[in-house]
Amino acid sequence: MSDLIKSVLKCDEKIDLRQFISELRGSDQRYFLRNDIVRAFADYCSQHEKAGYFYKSSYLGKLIDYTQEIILEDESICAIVRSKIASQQVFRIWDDLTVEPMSIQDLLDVRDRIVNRYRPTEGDVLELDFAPFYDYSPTIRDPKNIGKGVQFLNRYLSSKLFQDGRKWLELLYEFLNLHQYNGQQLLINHRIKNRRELSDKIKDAIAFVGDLPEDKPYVDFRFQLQDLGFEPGWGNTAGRVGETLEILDELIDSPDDAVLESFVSRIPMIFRVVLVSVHGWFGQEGVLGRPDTGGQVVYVLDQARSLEKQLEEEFKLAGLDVLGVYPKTIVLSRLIPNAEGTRCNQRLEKIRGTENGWILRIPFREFNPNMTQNWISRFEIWPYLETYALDAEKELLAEFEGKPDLVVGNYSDGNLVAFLLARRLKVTQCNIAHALEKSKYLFSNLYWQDLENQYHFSLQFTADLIAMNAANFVISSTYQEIVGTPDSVGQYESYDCFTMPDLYHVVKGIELFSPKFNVVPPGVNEAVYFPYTRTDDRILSDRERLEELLFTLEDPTQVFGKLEDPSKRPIFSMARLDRIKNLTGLAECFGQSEALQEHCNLILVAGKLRAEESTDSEELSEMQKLYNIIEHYDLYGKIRWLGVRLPKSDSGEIYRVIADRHGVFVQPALFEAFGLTILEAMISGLPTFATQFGGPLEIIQDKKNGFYINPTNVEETAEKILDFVSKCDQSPHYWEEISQRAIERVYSTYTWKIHTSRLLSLSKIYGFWNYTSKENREDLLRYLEALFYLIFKPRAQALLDAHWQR
Ligand code: UDP
Ligand code: LCN
Repeated sequence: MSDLIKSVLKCDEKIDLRQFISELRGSDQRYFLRNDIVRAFADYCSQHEKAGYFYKSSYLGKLIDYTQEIILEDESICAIVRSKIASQQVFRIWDDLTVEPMSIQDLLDVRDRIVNRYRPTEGDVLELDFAPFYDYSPTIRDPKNIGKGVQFLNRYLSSKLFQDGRKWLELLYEFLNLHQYNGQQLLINHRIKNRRELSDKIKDAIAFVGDLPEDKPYVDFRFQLQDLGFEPGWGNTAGRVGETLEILDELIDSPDDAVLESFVSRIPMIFRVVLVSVHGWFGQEGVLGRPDTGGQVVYVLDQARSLEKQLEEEFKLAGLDVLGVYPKTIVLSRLIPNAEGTRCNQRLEKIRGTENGWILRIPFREFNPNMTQNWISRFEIWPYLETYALDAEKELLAEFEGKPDLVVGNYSDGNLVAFLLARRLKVTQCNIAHALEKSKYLFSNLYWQDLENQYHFSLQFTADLIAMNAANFVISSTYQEIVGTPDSVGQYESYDCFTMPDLYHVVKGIELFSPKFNVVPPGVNEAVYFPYTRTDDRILSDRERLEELLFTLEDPTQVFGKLEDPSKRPIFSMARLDRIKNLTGLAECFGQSEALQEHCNLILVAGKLRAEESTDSEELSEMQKLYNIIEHYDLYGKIRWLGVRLPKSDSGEIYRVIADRHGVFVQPALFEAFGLTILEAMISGLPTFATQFGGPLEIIQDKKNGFYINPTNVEETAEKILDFVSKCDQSPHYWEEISQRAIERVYSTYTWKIHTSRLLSLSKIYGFWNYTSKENREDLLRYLEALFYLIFKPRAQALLDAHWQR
C-alpha cells in the first residue's frame, strides 16, 4: 500500500477521507477525474473550514493531489494514485477504510462496470499485453530520463561491446559490410574478411592516411584505400578519413557511449527517406486551414527540406558527393482526385527549396467513388490504408530505384502505413504522433461504442497500439507528450492501460520506459520566420500591404471590424476556428476586460468569416460564438477578425508587422500538443502568452521568455496580459527584453538543424540496434500482425461496407 495512504489512515485525517468519500457519493457522478477530484476537495476544505495547510500539505491533501481518478462502487471506491510521473497504483478503499491494492485487470473490470459493459458470465474479454515483448530490451529506470532513449541505448550498446566484445564486434563487422548505395559498396569490402582483420586493417589505414597531407581530397587516394579494404564513406579528406578510422579503432579497443555515438553518426547509412503523411490536404499552398490539415503539413515539409540539407552536408563530409551520391526524400501522401483547386490531385510535386525532395501522391483504390474521389476525414480513412500501403510500396520502389532506408510515419494513419511499409521492406520505422486523439477526447475509449459512428476510435486506437509498438523509435515533440506532467497523464501514457469495453482490455499497451522514446522537438522555417529587427530581409511592399490588411483595410469579404484607434498595441492570434484552439476564449477574455480594451486592439487571423464558407459543424459553431461575443461585449471598433488563410510568406511577415507595433501573441488553446505558431511568434520577436495545457509548457519558460496562461481562467489571463502591457507602458525596454529572450529561446533550442541531425543519428543507431536484435523483435511483430488482421482489418472492412452506402 502506498505510504501516503498508510499515513492518512494512521492519523485523524482518516475521518476526513471517509467524510470526503461520503460527500462524493452525494453527487450523481460516479467517475471523477483529477480536475473534479481537486475541485471537490477544495469545496470540502472550505465547507469544513480546514486550515490553509490542509488542502495541499496534509497527507490527505497530497494523496488527493496525486489521485488521477476515483470511481465510486457500491461499498468501495477505486482510486488511481499517480505519485510519480509514469507510474500509477490502483487501490480499492472500502467504506470501513480497509484498503487493498487492485490489479490492472480489476481496474479495467470496474471501468467496464461503470458503463454497464461488464459481463463475466459471457466469458472474458480479449486482453492485450505488450509487457513480455519488452523483456528483451533494456528499460530506463528513472522517469526523468524517459525520452532520452538514444543516450541510454548508446550506453547499453557500448557496454555490450565491452562485455561481449567478440560477438558484438562480429555484428559490427557484418553491419559495416551491409552498406551500399546503388550497387556501390561503401565502408569496407571483401578484402577485410572478418572481424579480426578489421581491427588490423584499420590500423594500416590510419598509418596510410596519416602520411598524407590532411587536406588531400579523398578521390586522390581512393584506390589505395580500396586496396586496404576500405570503400567510400569514411571522409572527404585524408584528415577526415583518419579521424573516422581513429574513432572506430577506439570503439573497438575501449568502447564507450560517446565514441559509439560519434562513430555511428558519421557513417552514411541513410540516403533515401520516406515521410508518410496520408490524410488531409498535403500541399505547399492553398491547403492550410482545410479540414485535417494544419501544423503537420508545415512540420513535414520543413523536415523534408532540412533532412535533405543535413544529408547533403553529411555526404560531403563523408566524401560521397563527388561519387554522385545524393539524398532523396519523398513525402508520401494521398492523391485526392477532386482536389478543389489545390494540387492534391498531382501525382508528383517537387518540394520547394530542395534539389530532390518530392511529394508523391498515391490515390486510394476506387471502391465507392463518392468517397474515394474526394477528401476523406482522418476519422474515416482506415479501410483504405492496407491497399494504399501495397500500392505505395511499388511506387516508392520505382521512384527511389530501390528501398528507402528510413520510413517515418506521421499521425495515426501515417504511422500505420509506415508500419506496413517497414514490415514489408524490412527497414527502420520511426513514429511521430503530432497529436494522439485518445487524450483529446475525454473518455474516448470508455465510451468508444457511442462515439464509433462519428470517430471510429476502435480502429484508430488499435492502429496506434500497433504502430507505436512496432516502431523502432518514436519521436515526440515534448517530454509531456510521452509521460505528461506531475499533474496530468501523457499522451502515450494514456495507452499504458485502458479498456475498450466489449472489444479488448489493454493491460500493458506501451512501455514508457523503453529507450525507443526520444524527445526531438521541431524547428521553425528560418527563411520565412525571423526577427522583426532584420529589416534588410523584409520586403517593404509586403509589410505595407499586410499592415493595411491587419489594421485598416475595409473589405468585408476578408475582414470583419474597423478599429477606432489602429495605433493601440495589438494582441494577436492566428489559428483555425476549431473548438480546441479556443480563439473564442481569447475574445471572451478581451471582452470581459475593459482595461485591456483601453490599451489594446484584438487582431485574429482565423481562416473564415462567414457561415457559407464552411460545412464543418464545429467551425460553424465557433464562428457564431465569436459573433455573439463581439455583440455581447460591444467589441466593435476594438477587434479585427481576418477571414483569410495566409500563404506561408505572408504568415511570416504578419508576426513581424505585429512586432513592429510592440504587440503580443496569444495562443489560448484548451490543449495544444506542441504549437508551431508559438515558435513562429517567438522567433519573430513577439512576447508570447501561451496555454499551459500541452507542449507550450516546455517551449516557454514562464516570465523569462514568454508567459503561461490558463485559458479556462479568462479573468486571470486578461490580468496577465494587462500586467505585461502596463509594465511595457512604464518601461518600454521590458517589451524588448522579453522579445529578445523569445528569439534566443527559439534559436538555441528549436531549429530544424538540431532536429534533423538528431533524427539522423537516431535512425542510424536504431538501425544498428534493429539489425542486432532482429530475431528478438519478430515475435512482437507477429503479435502486431495478428492484431492487425484479427481486430483492425475486420473493423476496417465493416467501415468500408458502410462507405459503400454513401
Ligand atoms: N498557418 C498558416 N496560415 C494560416 C493559419 C495557420 O500558415 O492562416 C500555419 C501556422 O503558421 C502554423 C500552422 O499553420 O505553421 C499551425 O500549426 P500549429 O502547430 O500551431 O497547430 P495545428 O494546426 O497543427 O494544430
Ligand atoms: C499537431 C498539433 O496539434 C500541433 O500542436 C503540432 O504543433 C503539430 O501537429 C505539428 O507537430
